Amino acid sequence: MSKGRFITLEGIEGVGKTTNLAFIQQQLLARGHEVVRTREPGGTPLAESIRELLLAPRDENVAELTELLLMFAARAQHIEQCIRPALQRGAWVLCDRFTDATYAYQGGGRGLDQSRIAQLETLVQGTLRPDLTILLDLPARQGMARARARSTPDRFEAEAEAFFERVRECYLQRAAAEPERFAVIDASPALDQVQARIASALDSLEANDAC
Ligand code: Z5A
Repeated sequence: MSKGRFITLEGIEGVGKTTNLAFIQQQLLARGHEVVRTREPGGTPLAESIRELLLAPRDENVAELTELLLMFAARAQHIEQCIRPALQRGAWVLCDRFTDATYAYQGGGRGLDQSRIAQLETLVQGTLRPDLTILLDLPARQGMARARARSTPDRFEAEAEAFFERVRECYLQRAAAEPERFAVIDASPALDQVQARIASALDSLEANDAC
């Protein structure tokens, strides 16, 4: 049985994650892999219910720690019910956001202590980490403009530009610290150019597998 692989897609809002997921799925299928496409927060019925709680705009202030714990509660369910079983049977899991988003949004954006996030990461994931993380990078203003042209803002999307700049900065720092896991791709060019770069990141992952 071939080895399952875990690929995550990250970036601030509007960078084109959703747009590019279908392309990546197609690329992986064309290379003969079973693909499980999923997202966070979400990916199982219970985790999707937690997602609704997290994204809904509300009058009550959501405490930062509550938000963090809900992200990891959804993740624990997602890992046990979906991600681990898929990887164990040799599927390639393609996930729209994962724990790098928690470091970037709850850590970089909200200012929560990264060491608290690391504790929960170990508790919930054990040693599970993505094999490849594709970070689509765009200045906050450009990402926000793309997202707002498309739909009404949810609770996160209603944040200010400075929030998304902190999120972006945190993503870039994480990518610089783990260059072997991250492929940072400029998301500002036309879609076909972005996708050519994504395809070459997938080639590199497969080439490493073959070694
Ligand atoms: N969150 C968190 O705080 N902590 C966590 O641990 C996790 C998540 C896991 C929901 O995520 C929220 O959860 C998220 C962070 C938080 N909130 N925010 N912000 P989500 O991934 O579901 O939602 P999102 O980030 O808001 O995704 P999005 O707005 O749907 O963005 P996207 O998927 O990256 O963009 P898109 O829909 O593919 O593209 C946006 C538009 O740009 C669209 O009209 C495209 O046609 C267009 N586009 C895309 N690429 C191009 C190029 N290359 N050129 C021109 N136009 C383009």
